[in-house]
Amino acid sequence: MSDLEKVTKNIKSVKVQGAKQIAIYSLKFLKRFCKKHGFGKEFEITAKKLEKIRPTAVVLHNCLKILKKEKSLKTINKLVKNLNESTKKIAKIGSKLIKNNHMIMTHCHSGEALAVIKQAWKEGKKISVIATETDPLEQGVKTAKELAKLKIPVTLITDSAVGYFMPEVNLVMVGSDAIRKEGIVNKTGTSLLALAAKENKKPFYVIANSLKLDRRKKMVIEERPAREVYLELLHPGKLEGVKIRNPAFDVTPWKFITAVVTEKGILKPEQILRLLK
Ligand code: RUB
Repeated sequence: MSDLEKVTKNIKSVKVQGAKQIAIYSLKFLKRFCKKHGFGKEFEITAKKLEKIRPTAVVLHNCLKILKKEKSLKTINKLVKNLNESTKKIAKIGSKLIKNNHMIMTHCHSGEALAVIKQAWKEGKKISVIATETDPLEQGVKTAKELAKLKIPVTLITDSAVGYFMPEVNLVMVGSDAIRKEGIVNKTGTSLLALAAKENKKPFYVIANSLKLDRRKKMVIEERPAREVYLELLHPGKLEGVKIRNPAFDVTPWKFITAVVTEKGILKPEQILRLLK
């Protein structure tokens, strides 16, 4: 298997996941690639291929736009460094929103949302986390494992139990694949968390670096294979006459969002919408 095939497989299968990690992993591959082949046509084709694997996430797209103007290894290094440093800043800024004894609900596996939660724990706040399983690929299990490893109290729940637990939580923190004028694009189910948070008057925070601002005209929501939804193991026999849909992301409208925590500060929806113009 070639390096590109391996990278493609790892991104497609969601082994490498989360908008920021996808971008960093792709950039590191592109660094190896351009060392051998330079920044010519072949580089452009390969970069495009990588971008198309998870087309909803905008970070890689934004990084490639910068790389197009500044074609150098130094720029690739700078982009990776900036992404990692932004997370550190975001963690410190966002942890101010978390108080002692807070219970935080999160969805899927967002490196940036987790950085905030981990920072609050590091600062000595007694917190606990409710992590949704996140159907169908269960990235929420990854979140729960990561927190448990640090001894942060974490409870894993099914996605359908969000309404049951929402009254108990103090705030919701999720990541984002793309920050758009229509709202926040994140893992399917995020909009339902937001709806439940609004109904229960709980703050709903999005944790995302500014390279997630998405000015692309068209919103592309990745549709993943049906086989991820339907597990034959539980339902033996062929499933006939049933259409299966598996969108990977949904859009949470701005009216449900309290604020977006970025490396530049905690921004209100109006401020983000201004930046997107
Ligand atoms: C991951 C997901 C994450 C965002 C942000 O979906 O929706 O919340 O990508 O992640 P998938 P991060 O598992 O399908 O990639 O904060 O790590 O950039």
